[in-house]
Order: sequence, then structure tokens, then C-alpha cells
Amino acid sequence: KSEQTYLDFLQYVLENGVKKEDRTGTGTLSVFGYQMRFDLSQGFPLFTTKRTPFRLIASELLWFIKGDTNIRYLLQHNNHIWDEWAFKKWIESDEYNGPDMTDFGNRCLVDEEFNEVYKIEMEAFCERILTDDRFAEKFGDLGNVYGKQWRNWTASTGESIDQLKDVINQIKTNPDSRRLIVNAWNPEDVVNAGAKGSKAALPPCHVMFQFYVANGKLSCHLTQRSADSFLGANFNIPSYALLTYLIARECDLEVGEFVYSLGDAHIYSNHIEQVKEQLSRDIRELPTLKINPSKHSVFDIEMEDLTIEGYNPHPSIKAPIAV
Ligand code: DHF
Ligand code: TMP
Repeated sequence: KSEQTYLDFLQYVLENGVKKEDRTGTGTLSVFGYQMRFDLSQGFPLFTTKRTPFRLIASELLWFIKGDTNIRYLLQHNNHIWDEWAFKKWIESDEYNGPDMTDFGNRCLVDEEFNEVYKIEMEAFCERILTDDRFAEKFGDLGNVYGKQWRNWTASTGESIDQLKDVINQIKTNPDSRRLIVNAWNPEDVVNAGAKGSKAALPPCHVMFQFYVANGKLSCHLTQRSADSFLGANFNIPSYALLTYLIARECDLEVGEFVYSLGDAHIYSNHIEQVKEQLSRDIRELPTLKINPSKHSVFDIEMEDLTIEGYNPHPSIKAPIAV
């Protein structure tokens, strides 16, 4: 069962993870190297032991597919999962002259008064991204993140490479190829990523993916260098499952497996109780994904073309995200 595979993974990190400090100052339990396999024909892997909003996964993926790197599109779809990383660029800029927001992620957790000030600043920031074009262009953009690298990788000649379009063409015309790869890790853009003036807000976590066609089925293998097991992986799995479903359909293939390989797989120290709560719940039937049958191309899909049916999860479990 797909969901058990994920719960076994959480359990494994809990039991075998070593205490390890990390960039965000939160602290983790971490293992190095772990692989999961999900049979996509067994249902859509949007897990039921914690409610996970499909619309957030779908709008983030469509944002990547469009080649967009500006959070404005996400905000227009009421998706706030990338806010903190754009906000960070804003508060570190010379134009920002509001209250001191240094290290806001950690301070929010320990200082209730600060948290109130932060929420006001963040809300104003999002409002401005939505309504002020110049501001959005300058501060809504996360830089050379997934959308850029997937659709518009800049070659040394200055030419642009559309890796996603190319890989879909290769799946159609050369399905036995062992080179069906999209790579988001651009060493030039990753230098200093996240630092002030850098080319990307966060170096890619899901670094590269590869497709594989056999017996009329499309499988996908994702290599992820770093995985927030409780928050991140729970999004990454349905996200790549959705991508595989969309590409399989366009290529007239059935879905095969999603193989998920992790480098540093960690549970943040402030997610441990939440993980235990999730592990105590019983698994329910996985939902099914419905895609508007009149849309064929991956590049034409919009939010209203995607629906999830039969999703009856346990309640959501809140956890702070490490910034
Ligand atoms: N940083 C860290 N530390 N972990 C991540 O998983 C992560 N993921 C990023 C960017 N930076 C990250 C992009 N993906 C959430 C989930 C995925 C994601 C970013 C954020 C998240 O906060 N999920 C919450 C609430 C979602 C909501 O309702 O807005 C959840 O409970 O799943
Ligand atoms: P890092 O760059 O120091 O590894 O921090 C990135 C954190 O974000 C790390 O906890 C992994 C997590 N993450 C995911 O798990 N999935 C994602 O899709 C993204 C963007 C981040």
C-alpha cells in the first residue's frame, strides 16, 4: 500500500535518525539515503492520515509547468506555500523600511508579540504582490528556481532550453531512451542560493527526475537532495504523481510507478509529536484523480481541469515550517 510506504518511512527516520543541526537552526533527526516506490495505478498518493489540500499541490505544479517563478500566480490561487522565501528577499532589500524582520521564521515561534507584527507585514507584502506590478516583478520572483530550469534553462550560448517539452517529445518518439531527464540543479545558479543578491531563493530540493517507459506504462524517478519528511515529502509525492499522470495521458501511456529517492531525509525537531500523531492514525482508501478529458497537452491544463474524488482524510496536522 502506497500510504504505508510513506508511514514506514516516517517511522524509519524517527527510529534511525541521528540528531543533526541544520541551516535553519531548528535541528533534525536525519538519515542519509532512502528510497520509496509507489504504484500509481493503485490510486492517487494524496495521503489520508493527514488532510493535504490538493489545490495547493496542483497550483504549485502548474506554476512550475508554466515556467513561472513569481509567487504572484500562487497568491492568485490562494496558495501561500512559497511566501516566506519571497518575503525574505523583500525584508533584506534596501527598499524595506518596516519593523526588523531578521530571522522571522524562528522568532515567530518564540515571541508572540513579534509574531503579530510579522503577520501584519506578511499580509501587506502579499497584498502588494497581488496589486502592484512593479513590486511583484521585483520582490515576488524567487529567481532561477524550478519553473525557470524546467522550461527556460539558459545555455552558455544564451539560448534557452525547454527541458520539459523536450522530455515529453522524447517520451513520445524515443520511449526506450535512458536519457529522459529534467535537471533543476544548475551549479551556476546554486552558488550562494538564498543569500542576498543570489540567483535563486532556495537551491532546488527536488533536483532531477527521470522517466521510464515499459509495458505501455510511464514511470518517474525523482532524486531529492533534502526532504522535510513531514511537510515537504507529503507534498512532493502527490506533486510528482500528478506530473506523471499528466505526461502519461499526453503520451497515451498508463501510469506505472513513482520511485522516490532521498538524500538527507529529516524530521525537524518541532515536528516529532505531529509525526507520532500521524503514525497513530489508520490508513483510508486513496482518492482518484480526474483530468478534464477534453484537454490533451500538459501545457494546456488549468486548475479547473483537475479534480480529486473520494478523498476522505483524517484532519490536518499543523506544524511550523523551517525557513
Ligand atoms: N522549507 C522547509 N523547511 N520545508 C519544506 O517542506 C519546504 N517546502 C517548500 C519550500 N521550503 C521548504 C515548498 N513546498 C508547505 C508545504 C510544501 C512546501 C511549502 C510549504 C506547508 O507549509 N504546508 C503546510 C501548510 C499548507 C497550507 O495550508 O498553507 C501543511 O500542513 O502541509
Ligand atoms: P536546505 O536547502 O537547507 O536543504 O533546506 C530546504 C528544506 O526544505 C529542507 O528541509 C527540505 C525542504 N523541502 C522539501 O522537503 N521539499 C521541497 O519541495 C522543498 C522546496 C523543500
